[in-house]
This record gives sequence, structure tokens and C-alpha cells, in this order.
Amino acid sequence: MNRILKLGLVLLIFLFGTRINVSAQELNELAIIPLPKTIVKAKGYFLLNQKTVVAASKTLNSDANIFVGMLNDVYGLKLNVYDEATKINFIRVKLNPSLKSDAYSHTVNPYSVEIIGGQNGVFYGLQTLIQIVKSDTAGQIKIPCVKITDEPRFGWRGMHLDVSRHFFSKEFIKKYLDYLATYKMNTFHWHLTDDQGWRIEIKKYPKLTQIGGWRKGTLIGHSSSDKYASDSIAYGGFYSQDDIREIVAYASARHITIVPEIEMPGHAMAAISAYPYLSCTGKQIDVEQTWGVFEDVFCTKDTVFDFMKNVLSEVMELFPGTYIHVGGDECPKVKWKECPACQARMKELGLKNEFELQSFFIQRVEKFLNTHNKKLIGWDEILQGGLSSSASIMSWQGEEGGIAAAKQGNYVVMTPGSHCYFDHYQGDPTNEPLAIGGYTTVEKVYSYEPIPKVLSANQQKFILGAQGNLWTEYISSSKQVEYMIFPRLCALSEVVWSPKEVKNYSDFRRRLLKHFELFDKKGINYAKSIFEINKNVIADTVNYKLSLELKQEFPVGDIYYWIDDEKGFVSKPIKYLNPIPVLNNCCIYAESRDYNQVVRNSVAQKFFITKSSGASIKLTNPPSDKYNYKSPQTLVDGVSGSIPWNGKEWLGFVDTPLEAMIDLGKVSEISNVVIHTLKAEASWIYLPKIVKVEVSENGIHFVKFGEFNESEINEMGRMISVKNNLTKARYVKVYVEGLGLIEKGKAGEGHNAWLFVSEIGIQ
Ligand code: TNX
Repeated sequence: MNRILKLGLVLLIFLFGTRINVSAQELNELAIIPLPKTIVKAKGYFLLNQKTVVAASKTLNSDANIFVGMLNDVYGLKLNVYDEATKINFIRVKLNPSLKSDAYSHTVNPYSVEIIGGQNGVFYGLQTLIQIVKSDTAGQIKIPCVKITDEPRFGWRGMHLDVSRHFFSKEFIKKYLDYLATYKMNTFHWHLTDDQGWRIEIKKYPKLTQIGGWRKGTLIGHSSSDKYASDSIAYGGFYSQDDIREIVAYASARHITIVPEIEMPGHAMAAISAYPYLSCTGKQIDVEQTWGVFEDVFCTKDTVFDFMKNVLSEVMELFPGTYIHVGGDECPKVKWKECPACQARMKELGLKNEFELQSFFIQRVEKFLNTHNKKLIGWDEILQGGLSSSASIMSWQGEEGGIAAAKQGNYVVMTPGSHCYFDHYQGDPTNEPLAIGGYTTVEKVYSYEPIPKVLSANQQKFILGAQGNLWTEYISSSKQVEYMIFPRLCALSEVVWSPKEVKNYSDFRRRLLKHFELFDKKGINYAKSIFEINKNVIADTVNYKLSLELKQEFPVGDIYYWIDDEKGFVSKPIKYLNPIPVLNNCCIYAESRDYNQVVRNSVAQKFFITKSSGASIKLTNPPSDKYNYKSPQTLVDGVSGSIPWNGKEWLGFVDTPLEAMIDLGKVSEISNVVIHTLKAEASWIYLPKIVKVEVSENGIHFVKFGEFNESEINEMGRMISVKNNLTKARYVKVYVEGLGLIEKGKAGEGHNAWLFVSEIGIQ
């Protein structure tokens, strides 16, 4: 048997050239992320102590010193860096210029550690080394004996950060770069300008930061809610050119290239607020306080290009990398359509539409960049209206843009919203801090494959790699930045670095636990959504009883729960074994604790128990396929849908009314039927037009119980109560009709409104 296994392993090595010749347990203990191409484990370990010397030539001095600093931070051990190695007890790093620049190899034996790498490879080798250093219970610091050879799968391993919507200090940007370096990411896409703030000092245009760097307030809550309120607190900040130089040098020492983004022609309000002549109308506007896509964009007149050239000249001077990102996304054409200068430009150039005008804008800027030996990269909208053969794109609206660009021979960085947007929720939104929306779990990021299957081998070469994007509309602190990137950044690093064949999510998740220990030590605020407790309400419609089932997706210990009856009694925490019966109104709290009793995650579930809880229910028309989570039981599971709403807990109807028949099991006395509905007009979800309730004792003869119409539904109330005197009933028929066609001027005008209902409570 053993032989067969070994044979299989050899065969795998032969097939893929990748070799993970260690047991699963050893792999977990080494806990390297991203997983290297080959690891072969040997017996024994190298002991690190005060006398261990790091031997590095002058050119590798900076790499060696960064490693020494990291080691000191985590283990409190300060090693010396020398040109020459001692006889034993050394870590020697060597450059081999004939290796691929990102490749390296490791040999750890009991007497020495040797890392040989290409230009960047030595640094990556040291990053791997720091991950496999372990301290044991006796306080010894050891490196297990291994042989590793490694190189990345992709050349563009990117992380983005939006510093316009919220500003982050120079010190934090350096931390962010440290995080990238730890996971061998090599590109930092720095989103420096947007509607809500211009964050890079431009000497020729001081008002860009003096005026454009500051807004008068920031939106409170979510932009999709109906109410708009600003906190009216002045907000801003910017990086001086000295700051930028310092950050560029810091990144470069960590083998990271910074790609600065100067947004054009859209997302330009901050610039226009400083220099109103840059827009089509020339009107004074303010730096934007809310989130979205806005109509005031750069005009296409010559003075705007003069401005761009001057700005980009200073930008190119500051950033030594090849790529300059010019945005190009979400540029409404409304103002261009009304602008004599833009229209004259179109006529003069024979352009058919405003998309071609946008293409002209981007291409003109590209020519300028090219004359300075820089390359242009932009969001996938720059494909619209035609793209030059030399520009590169970032595919964010799915993969289509990337596929189209690769097919026509343009280079592409894959960054689809579905897998690479780290501003999305990563766990059940009810347990997460407010986010823009979306649902991009660690597992989903991990599952990402940057090379679309539809591309031929030749076209695949145009996929440079992938990138995680962190837009910061709802991320106002550096702690929250950490929360949103960790551990998704770890997952992405394996997508862009490790060979496809060695990737394995459950194995990755176990390795991640060791990284969490390090995060805890360093005080990094990471998300614990992989430990999420899944809640499942079980309705026993035979006995009219509800129970709550709790399950850990990634079990690393036990679940404890306690019940708050909301009348002042709170039970002690109890170890969860079986579904918890729910008999009365209450809130059940639960937390997962690991084997050291450290709390990993927690959930809460509130119950609203009525006569219909767990009752049998039938619907005449099914809800829409999109929003039919556990239909129809969801309506009688004692759970009122949470807000902001998410996929679970709500049933959605769009073309048909909700018509429910509830059987209470026995004739009961009722006086109130409460329908839990939702109002989220920005998402086309409106309160209903009609609500009618009929009741019957025998299921044959029904009488009117009560009704409600649109005019009686007050703006506040999404819980619609239909009341009557105490009435005897066993069968309750509930009819709820949506608003129908949405009127002009409202979100979703001309479409049918959605009706969302989460619960029908009968009291
Ligand atoms: C779309 S992605 C945008 C950004 C927003 C982001 C929020 C892209 C090129 N544009 O302006 O911040 O969605 O997820």
C-alpha cells in the first residue's frame, strides 16, 4: 500500500513538476502561505540564537536587514548581518542572476541555512524563512530542515488601496506594504484621486490638495438607504511629495512596485472643486461627500490635457515603475453631450459618439505617457470606443473585459468583483461591519482561477496576473482595512503565486491558523469569518415547534450558547450538542471557542414567536427564484428579516402577489396578523399596495379579518399589522400585493417593484 502511495506521489511529481513531499501534519506546521512549488522535509532543525549570523553581500544587505528586523519584532532575537559567513550557525543569502528574478531555493540543515535567489528571489526566500521559524515551549527558536524551490505563477501579484474615500497615514501605508511583502505580493495599486478627495501633492497645482484634499463631511450610513445625511465633519489629508518618495523607497526595498492611479475622465470632482475650469461647465462644485458615480467629469478641451500633462509629469517623476493607472471607469457622458467644446471636438475628429470621445481622451494621455517610457493601464471601460494596442486593462466588471482585451492582444490584470473585491462582505452580513455589499468569502477568493478557460494558449500569455481591490467608502480606519484584507489577502497570494496543482482549500485553512496566531501576536485585526457559525432554523410543522441548529463550517473547538429571554433572564453558557428548542420570544447568543477557549466567532439570533411559528404554510405563487430561501417556511420561522437585507430570511416577489394559507393546527383566538416587509427603494424594493387577511375555522368558509392599503402604510412601518377583535380561526389566508409599476423619478422607474416579506406573525 505504502509503495503504491509513493508511486502515486512520484507520478504526480513527474506530471506537474511540483513536489510537496511532506506529510499533511508537517505541511500544517510549516504553514507557508503562499505554498511553495516544492518542499522536501528532512529530519532535524536549525537552532537560531544570538550567535547566528546572516551573511549577505552589499547588494543583499537591505533584504537581510528587513529579515533581521522582522525576526526581532516577532521573536525578540537581533541577529548580526555580515559580508561573510561564519563556519557554522549562519543564514547565507546569495544572488544568482541567472535564476528567474522571483525564484529562490532554500536549504536548511542543522548547521546552516542557505537561500539562493534571483533579483527579488532572495527577499521572497527570506519571507518564506520567517514563516517557518517556530519557537517551542522551551523558548528555543528553530527552523525545521527543509529543501524548498519556489517561483511564482504570475508576474502581477497586486493589491490596491483607495485612499480617496478615506485617507490612511503614511505609517499605515508602510504597514500595508509590509503585509503585501509578507505574502510576496509585488504590486501596490495606489488609488490616489477620486470624487471624494485628491491625495497627492502636485507642486504646480497646490489647490488640488489644499481644496481638493478636503470635503465638508462624509455620508452617514449606507448610500443605498433612503435618507441622506452628512456628518458635517471636515475630512481630508494628502501625501506630500516627500511622503511619496519615502513610501516609494520603502516599497522598493520590499520588492514592491507602486502603480499610482490618477483617475480620469470620471471620478474627478475633487480636482474640479480645486480648478473648476477643468469641467465642461466651469461651475464651482464641492468635493463630494457621498459615494457613487457623478456627472461632473473632466472636459475634453485642450486646457484639460495641459493640466493632465503637468500633473502626470510630476507623478512620473515620483514613481519609477513602468505603469501609470489612469482610471477610466464610470464616466457619465451627460455633461459632454451638452458641452460645445466636447461636441466640437467630436465633430473635428469625426467621432461617432461619446464613447469614442472617452477613447480619444485615454489615447491622447497614453501617447504622452509613452513618450516618457511609461505604460498606461486603466479599468475595463477603456475598451469602450476602442483601445490602443499598447494599453493594458484591469478587468473588474467580471472577466469579459479581460477576455476581450487578451483576445485582441492587450495585457490584462484580472480583478473581477466576484472574487477580488475585498470591500465586499466576507461573512454573514448580519455579523459583519457595514460594507458596500456583495459576498466574497475567503473560500471564494481562494477558488479564483485568473486564466479564463476560453483563452487559447497564446491569448493566455496576456494575463499578467490578478489583484485584490480595497475600495474604502465604508472603511474609515486602518483597523478595518486589516479586517477586510485579512485573511483574503492570504488566499489571493496563493492564487497568484502557487502552482494550481498544489492548491487545496482545506489544507490552506489549516495553515492559516498559524498565521492567525501571528496576527494575534502582532495585534492585526483580521476577520474570523472562516469560523462562522451557520444558523439554521428548523421548523417542525407537525408539532408546531421551532429549533435552532448551529454548525461550524470549520470546526476548531466547541460552540457555546446562552439564551436571553429579553425580560431580564439570561442563562449561563451551555455547550451546544443538539438543536436548541425555541418556545418563546428570546435571543439566542452563540460563540465558537477553540481548544484554548479563545472565542473565534459569535452569532445572535432573535426570535419573534407567535401562533404561526412553525405552522404549516402553503403559497399559491412561488417567490422569485432569486429570493426563495427556504420558501415557504421562512415566513413562519420566527425570524424577522435583518436590515440591511441579505439573501437569507427574505422571500421576494415581483410579478405575482404573495398569497399564503397558514394552518394553525387547531382553532385559536387571534387578534393581530403582522407582516414583516421591507422598504429599500434604492434596490427597487417598495412597501406593498394591498394587504388583506381572511380567516376560517374549517378551511372552507372564509370571512374577512381585516385589510390595509398603501395609504395606511406609514413611512416608518415596515411591519404591517392587520388587527381585529379576538376572532376564532384555524386557517389564515394572507394576501399581499406589491406596488406594481414604479413611478417616474423613483429608483427602478418603469419596472415592477419588488415585494419582500420575511415573516407572517399571528397573535
Ligand atoms: C466601482 S471598481 C468603482 C469604484 C467603487 C467600487 C466599489 C471601479 C473601477 N470603480 O469607484 O469604489 O465600485 O466597490
